[in-house]
Amino acid sequence: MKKAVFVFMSLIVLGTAAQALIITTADGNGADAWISNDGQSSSYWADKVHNTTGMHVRYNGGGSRFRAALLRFDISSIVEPIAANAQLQLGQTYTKGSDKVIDVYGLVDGHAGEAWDDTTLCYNNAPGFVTPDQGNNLGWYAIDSSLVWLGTFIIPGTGSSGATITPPKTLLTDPTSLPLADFLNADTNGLVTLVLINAQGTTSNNSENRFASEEDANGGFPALVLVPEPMSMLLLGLGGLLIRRRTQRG
Ligand SMILES: [Ca+2]
Ligand SMILES: [Ca+2]
Repeated sequence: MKKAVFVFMSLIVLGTAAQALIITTADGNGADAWISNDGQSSSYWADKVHNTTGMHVRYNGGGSRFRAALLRFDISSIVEPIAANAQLQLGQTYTKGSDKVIDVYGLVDGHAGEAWDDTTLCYNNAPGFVTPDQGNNLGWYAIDSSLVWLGTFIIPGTGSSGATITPPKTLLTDPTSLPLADFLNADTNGLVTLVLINAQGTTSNNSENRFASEEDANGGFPALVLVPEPMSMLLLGLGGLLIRRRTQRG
């Protein structure tokens, strides 16, 4: 019996030891920045570089506001297949209005634009973004087929008036609505870029979301959270129970 308990406890410890691996945009060759193609002022035109924290992800349906965030993660250190429960973690720094649905796109592996530089990135040179039919600097956007839709996540709103959040509030995506593993596992060069677009924004829900970047003094950097499959954790637990039962019978 003592031996069985020991084995069971060892398995639990083993399971706990397989803790989450967190890769942020500050690690390795990671990067983060936001772009704009917006008519609010010349500060948000398509040629403006925004390598600042409080990355805007904003769209109000067309005609005045468009801002989107790009995140690059260096996953070259990962050798094991990434499990299906991979999540994106963000630090929310500003909210306005009600809940928002954010679309997440992945830049196709091997695209020349994977090497984008967050100190020079702007709408005009951002991989996957093209000049919309309406023209630039007017609050519209268009993307090409090098950005592949991966899924969505919901940003919780906090009411009508805008509110800064300090320190950044941790948000984790749901792997069922934003499955990342296939995209991450298809990577061949150790770099993956995710693009956040508030595609469903409307004029009445003014789409104001901001997220911490690697430049944020309070942390909350964008991160990939890679944790063991729930199934393998479950099997570990079941294995422990089986050993225990057998020993009890014997
Ligand atoms: Ca940055
Ligand atoms: Ca890649």
